[in-house]
Amino acid sequence: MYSVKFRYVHFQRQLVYSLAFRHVSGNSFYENSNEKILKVAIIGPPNAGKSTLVNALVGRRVCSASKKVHTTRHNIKAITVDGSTQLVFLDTPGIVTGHEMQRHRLERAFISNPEEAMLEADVIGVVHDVSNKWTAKHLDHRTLRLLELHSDKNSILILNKIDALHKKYKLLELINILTNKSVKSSCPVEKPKVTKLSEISVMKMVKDQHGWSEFNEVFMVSSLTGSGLGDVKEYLLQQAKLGPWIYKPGQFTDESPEDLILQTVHSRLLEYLPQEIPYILEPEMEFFKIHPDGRIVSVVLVNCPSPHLEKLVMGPKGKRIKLIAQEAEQDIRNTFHENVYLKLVVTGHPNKNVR
Ligand SMILES: Nc1nc2c(ncn2[C@@H]2O[C@H](COP(=O)(O)OP(=O)(O)OP(=O)(O)O)[C@@H](O)[C@H]2O)c(=O)[nH]1
Ligand SMILES: [Mg+2]
Repeated sequence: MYSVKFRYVHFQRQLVYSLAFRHVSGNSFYENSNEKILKVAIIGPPNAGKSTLVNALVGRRVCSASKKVHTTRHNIKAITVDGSTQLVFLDTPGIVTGHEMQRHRLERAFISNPEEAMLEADVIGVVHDVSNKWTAKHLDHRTLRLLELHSDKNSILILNKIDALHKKYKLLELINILTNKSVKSSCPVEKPKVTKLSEISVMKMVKDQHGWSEFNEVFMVSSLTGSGLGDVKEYLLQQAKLGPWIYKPGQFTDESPEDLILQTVHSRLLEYLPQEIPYILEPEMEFFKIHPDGRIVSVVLVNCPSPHLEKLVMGPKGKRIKLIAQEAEQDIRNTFHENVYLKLVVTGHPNKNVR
């Protein structure tokens, strides 16, 4: 029979063990903790600045971004912790129509991933580029459709790139159009479930709509300068609910380091190669090693299907690929906060060109 003292010591040991290893095992010590969690889907049209926004909110370069459309090709999680709250952002590919998907030969993930993120999220953040004169004055139909289908969730409108809008007074006009002059106050508790509409009735509803009347908040930000982002984060922290963290403290994504590196190289190819060319290049991991001191060494192949393309990727005297390698290396340093050595090897021709 256990003595009271033994039982007490045994209990204490168990408690220490649980606290020390709860994240390693993935089981949170929920009952005795004030942990909070919130999952936020970041959706919007291509190039609206979704990935730049997510990086700015988590304070680390997790998601690859570039000036070209379709940089993000599948959902990527970026995680940050503030006090006792874990915020999990789901960065998504830009929303496209089925027609656009076929025309630009995009993977099915471009349609399915934003939908999956909406299902998983507690809050939906719609990123809208106010500096794009072609699209600034309306929310696209695919975005409206998703909002309508998930109207039981809190949603926020994030007007991005305000630094690039010269006539700031236009923001008020835009807010009126994009919200149908109606912003709902935030629901701290879960919204009541609304009757789900059929796909056909949703499409009919959004056909002539330019805005959405059910946003809980509107924010005006610049993801590039950081302006207005404090308010977004503050709002999201307030929305977090008591519940166990999903990811270990210190974990900033669920992507593998190798995939993050390949995405980074691809985004730099998108940034520095003209027109459609970078879209046909698929960087491939040749070598990857994390040294015990944290140093990352990686060799990535850039396979070029033709000698002409190879010449273009190399640039005059190999200057272009050298610049891409340097910038990608710096990006990866900003992702892992470790020393990084990256070598890009342009292949496809008998002689490999190493930079
Ligand atoms: N001026 C300005 N540019 C921005 C801002 N936010 C993002 N950008 C730029 O917009 C471009 C697209 O940014 P991304 O973050 O890749 O956009 P995205 O919505 O993730 O794009 P996809 O993944 O292709 O759908 C990049 O060149 C960014 O530097 C901003 O607040 N101001
Ligand atoms: Mg993106």
